[in-house]
Amino acid sequence: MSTPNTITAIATARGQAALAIVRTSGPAAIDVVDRCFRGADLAAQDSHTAHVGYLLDEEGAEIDQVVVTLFRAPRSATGEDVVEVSCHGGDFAPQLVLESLIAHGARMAEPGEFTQRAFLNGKMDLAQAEAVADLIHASSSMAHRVSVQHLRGRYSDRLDALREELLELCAFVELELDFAEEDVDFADLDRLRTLLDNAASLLEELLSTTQTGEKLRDGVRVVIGGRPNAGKSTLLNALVGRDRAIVSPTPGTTRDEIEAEAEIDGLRYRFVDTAGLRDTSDQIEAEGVRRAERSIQEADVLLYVYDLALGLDSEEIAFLRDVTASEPQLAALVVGNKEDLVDDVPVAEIDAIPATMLCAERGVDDAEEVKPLTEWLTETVTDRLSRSDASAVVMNQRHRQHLQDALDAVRSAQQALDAGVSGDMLTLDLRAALHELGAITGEITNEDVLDQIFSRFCIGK
Ligand SMILES: Nc1nc2c(ncn2[C@@H]2O[C@H](COP(=O)(O)OP(=O)(O)OP(=O)(O)O)[C@@H](O)[C@H]2O)c(=O)[nH]1
Ligand SMILES: [Mg+2]
Repeated sequence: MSTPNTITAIATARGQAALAIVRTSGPAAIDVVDRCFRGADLAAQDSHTAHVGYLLDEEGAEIDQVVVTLFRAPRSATGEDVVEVSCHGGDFAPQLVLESLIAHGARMAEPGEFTQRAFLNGKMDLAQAEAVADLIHASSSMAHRVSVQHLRGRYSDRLDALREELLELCAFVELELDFAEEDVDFADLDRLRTLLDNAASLLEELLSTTQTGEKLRDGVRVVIGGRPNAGKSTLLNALVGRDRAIVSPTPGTTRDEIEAEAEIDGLRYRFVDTAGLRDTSDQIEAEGVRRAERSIQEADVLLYVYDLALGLDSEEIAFLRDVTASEPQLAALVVGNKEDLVDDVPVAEIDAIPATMLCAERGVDDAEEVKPLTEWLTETVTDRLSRSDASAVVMNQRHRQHLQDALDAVRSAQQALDAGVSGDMLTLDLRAALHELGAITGEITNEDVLDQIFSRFCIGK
């Protein structure tokens, strides 16, 4: 009775819930469910119909009252016959339904196997299938938005446009240009150059979004720096809304970097609290200071905290000027802290670096206190992120590599053209670029790659 090609899995999250869905897909899906369902005769039912009844275990005892929904091939998520059993949620019913379906001939699905079948049956391309995984793993609403866009195929559309461009180029080189005739027409060469330039800039555009993609996936790195005792650890705790770092009146409290994640306005952040910057004879602290300086250089955002009562000293001002000049990716904000201790002291203005003041201590209990700061963060970060069109942000490491290889191939074609090589050589480069693009959407791919991609999925997807 076993039908190895018919797979089943619980599609919903474990735990307490009103409902859960157990999904079965494959040539025998309807048969398998029919064998353990008391209600309508499923084999005789139309596609896209729902039926109330009882799901039975191997002994024929009732497990749960369920609703069974039929989707006949090819009009289903996987392109095969699919049956969804909606039962009650919780720890038992879905598990027992699953066990019964397996006892009646289905096999437990591998991770991502439903999506893999959808891909193999042409229901979605590979980039879209990967977007399903990204969506499940999305850790912020912005990352979620990008994955949804990819799922709808906007990104694949961009890739298709690029492929067309390259195909046109290939056709032009192979069919219209007569390289054999030694002197190719000037106008033709010009057109070739323009087409190549277009392809290169489309690829560059997509690649330029990979950094954005990484930020969306992994979080924007915000380093909190400043002199010892300025209130950096207090600010970290205020920003992440919990008591993450030790705060004490002793300067030099923080030594190791302390990281904490938080989502603010739909963006994911990795806040890093650092050792206070000062010259010190304490070796451990000195190492902390070195690490702090390095972290600041590598950050996306620097929140430079100082004590308003003490002001910024000349060394700090020089440091801020240096680091903002030498790290163009770094967005810096000067944060005058301990506002409660001063009257009417303006926040330091250094060149064009924006500044704000607050009382971090109050911020620990009252999110309103850090609001101007978080608003600045959201504005600054979304401004940078939105420079790239969200529908085509490349979040995926695998895609990035293929895009880079495609760009290298196009560049090599540009050089070949300048060096006056033959049309055959040009075609080789162009074909290589096309191959890379095909690997992203799955037109050209191998089983290992597929296995690797789908193993990232959870079972039931
Ligand atoms: N009055 C006042 N005190 C604050 C404020 N923020 C922090 N403090 C105090 O300043 C002292 C130092 O705070 P921390 O957050 O540990 O300072 P830090 O910059 O992390 O110091 P190091 O880890 O030593 O570099 C603590 O006693 C805090 O309670 C504030 O807004 N107002
Ligand atoms: Mg500290």
